[in-house]
Amino acid sequence: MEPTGDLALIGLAVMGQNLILNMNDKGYTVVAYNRTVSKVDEFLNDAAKGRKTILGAHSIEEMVRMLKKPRKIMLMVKAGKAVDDFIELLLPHLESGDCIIDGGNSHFPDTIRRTKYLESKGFLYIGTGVSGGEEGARRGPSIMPGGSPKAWPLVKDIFQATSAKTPDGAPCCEWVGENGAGHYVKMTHNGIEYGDMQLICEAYQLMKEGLGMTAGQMHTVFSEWNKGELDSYLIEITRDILAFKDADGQPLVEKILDTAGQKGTGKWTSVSSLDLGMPVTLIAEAVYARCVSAMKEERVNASKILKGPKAKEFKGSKTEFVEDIRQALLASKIVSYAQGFMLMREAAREYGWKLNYGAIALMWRGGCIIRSAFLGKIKEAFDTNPDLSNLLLDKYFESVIGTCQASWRKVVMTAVELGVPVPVFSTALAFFDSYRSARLPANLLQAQRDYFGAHTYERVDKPRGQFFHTNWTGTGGSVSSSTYTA
Ligand code: NBP
Repeated sequence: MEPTGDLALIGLAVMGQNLILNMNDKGYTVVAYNRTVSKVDEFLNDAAKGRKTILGAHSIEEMVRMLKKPRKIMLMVKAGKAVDDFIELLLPHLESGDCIIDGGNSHFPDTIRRTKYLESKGFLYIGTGVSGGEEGARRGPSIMPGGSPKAWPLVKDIFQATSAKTPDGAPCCEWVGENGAGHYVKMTHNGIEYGDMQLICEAYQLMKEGLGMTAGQMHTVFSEWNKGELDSYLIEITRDILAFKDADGQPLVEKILDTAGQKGTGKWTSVSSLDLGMPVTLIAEAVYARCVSAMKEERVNASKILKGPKAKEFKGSKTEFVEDIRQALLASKIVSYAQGFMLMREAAREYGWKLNYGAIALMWRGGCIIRSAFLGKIKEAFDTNPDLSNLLLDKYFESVIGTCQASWRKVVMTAVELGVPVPVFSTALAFFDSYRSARLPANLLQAQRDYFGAHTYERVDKPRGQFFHTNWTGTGGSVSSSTYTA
């Protein structure tokens, strides 16, 4: 019998099952397989019941036999060793030109390595970000594929049919670039998600602690915010969370322990930003904010000892200050995305990818956790100028920040006065002020480095690339250090 499978999907947990159902809805015949094989029949008899074009395989051999050539096999398994193990199990059954796709949250260096490995054996490989959680996988995720360019035509139709669509119908899936580019963009997406979530949390904390607002009142504020420039999935779910009541009628959110978990993609983004020398301060600060939150017992103890401002009461118009917070959130968010795109630009340079920044904004426009109206503006900015060096320099974003700036400063100052921590609002503002400074105090820093380590410095009155060393104390020698690393 001729094989009918368009694609096999291995990994029948929440993401895998929902992606299979979604692909099947779009008319594709999907072969389902899982390490624990009993889950195949459980799936066929439960969520996939009655669907004749979802086929179950009970071994890798059977799965491969069910697939049309060139075969496309997608892994939706736990990132890490499980992916390498499955690749090794699959290879003996595949032919040159067949394609393995990893749709999990793999770290991009692993994807670079795996692409090289599989291409060296004549196979094709794709590492793709899939964002949107369970609901996204079922109804349409944002899909960010990278890897072997020859693999893209094999999966383009099925991926674009399965993906979310923007409000004007464009698929939230486009080819990102070679080897690890797709997973890099997904990692950056997750990092930005950390920043967006922390910004919303700081807005909530300011309204709650600073203005004494109730969950119900904040629900109304987030409902309003979601109708304007901040219209986004994360604002929308925050609105709904604030309205959600526990069994006793009290807001559930206030009963949740204030210690945040993390799975590591925010950390990966921050580590990569340090490796590449890119100041992605919002994401790093958001990761640290989660770390501080995890120090619950220490914080509870410290709260009894360390005192803050005496009068922790806001004076002024609360309505106006809520609008100031909205503007501070918007301005900080612009800085965060500017930093995220700076990071991807530098990564593209480092790893030799040709990234299409407008297409990335488009992919994030729907389906994923950071989806928002705002990303439409980012796409417009890169469509207008594909070589835009920094989003902050785009006319639209420059003017929004101009409008929001006074409120942004007021929010940070007020938070400082009230003793309410706003690490991400304030790091965003500090970055903005640094980025717009023609001169920073690094002249003094270079002097210090030259003083203690003979690290040399460049001069404002000499051409770049000429290095000088001064014998600052009169006792050191004139020999300089061989390394000049800023
Ligand atoms: P999980 O990340 O919980 O992984 C479950 C799957 O991995 C099962 O099929 C399991 O097989 C398989 N697996 C494990 Br665990 N260890 C294995 C091993 N050593 N060898 C082979 N298979 C192994 O599932 P998920 O939450 O659906 O996520 C799948 C991927 O998608 C992950 O990389 C995740 O990071 C990513 N992702 C998840 C979300 C989300 O919202 N959950 C969103 C976006 C991306 P078994 O049944 O035999 O144990």
